[in-house]
Amino acid sequence: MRGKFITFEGGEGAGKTTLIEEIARQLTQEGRPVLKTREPGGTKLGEQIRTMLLQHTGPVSPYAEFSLFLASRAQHILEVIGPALESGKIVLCDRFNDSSIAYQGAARGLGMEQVGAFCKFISQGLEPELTLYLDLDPRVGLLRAAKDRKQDRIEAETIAFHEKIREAFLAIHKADPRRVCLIDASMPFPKVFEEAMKRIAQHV
Ligand code: T5A
Repeated sequence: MRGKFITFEGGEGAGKTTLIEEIARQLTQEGRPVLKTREPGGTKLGEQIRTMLLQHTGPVSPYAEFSLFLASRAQHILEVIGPALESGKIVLCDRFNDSSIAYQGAARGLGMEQVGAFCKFISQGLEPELTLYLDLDPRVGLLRAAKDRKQDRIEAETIAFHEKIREAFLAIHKADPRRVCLIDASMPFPKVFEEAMKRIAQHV
C-alpha cells in the first residue's frame, strides 16, 4: 500500500470529528492527498447500516450489532479505504477495529480477544500505522456530544457502559503504545490539534 492509514478513536464526544476536519485542512494546505472517512459508514451500504445501528429502537442482540459493524467495515475497505491507500492517499478514519474491541468486546461483553480476532479476519489484516486515541472522561464527552444533537442508541447507554469503553481503550493503548498514541482530549482544542499534528508528522 502506498498511502498511510491513520485512525482516530475515543469515547462519545471526545473530539474526533473536529480533529479530523482540522488535520485534513492542514495536510491539504501542505499539498498532501487526504481522504476523510468514518465508521460505521463511508459507503452507501455503510451509511444505511449506520442508520440501522444508531437509530433502531427496541432490543438489538450484541452479536447482531457486532455483525453490522463488521459488514460496514468490510464494504468500507473494499470501496474506500483500500483504493485510497493504493492510490497513495493519507486516509483519516473516524473509528475502526479498536472501536469494535472497546464497544462490542468490552462494553457489550463479547470479549476483547474474540472480537479482535473477528476484526482481523474481516479487515484482512489491514491495520492502521497510527491511531490517535482521544482520552476523555465519558461524562464530559457525553455532555459535549449532547450540545450538538439528540443522543443516539449507543450514546444513551449507562455511564458504567461508557466507563468500560474508556478502560478498554486505555488497555488497547497500553498493549500497543507504538501504534496507539494517547492524547488528553480534556485540553483546549488548539493543544489537542498541536499534539496530534506532532504525532502525524512522524508518519507522513
Ligand atoms: N461504534 C462504532 C461501535 O460500537 N463499534 C464500532 O465498531 C464502531 C466503528 C458511532 C457510534 O458507533 C459506535 C461508537 C459510537 O457510539 P458517531 O456519531 O460516529 O457514532 O459517534 P462519535 O464517533 O462518538 O461521534 P461524536 O460526534 O459524538 O464525537 P466526536 O466526533 O468524538 O466529537 P466531535 O468532534 O463531534 O466533538 C463534540 C463536541 O465537542 C467539541 C466540538 O466542537 C463539538 O461541539 N469539542 C471540544 N470542546 C472542548 N474541548 C475540546 N478539545 C473539544 N474538541 C471538540
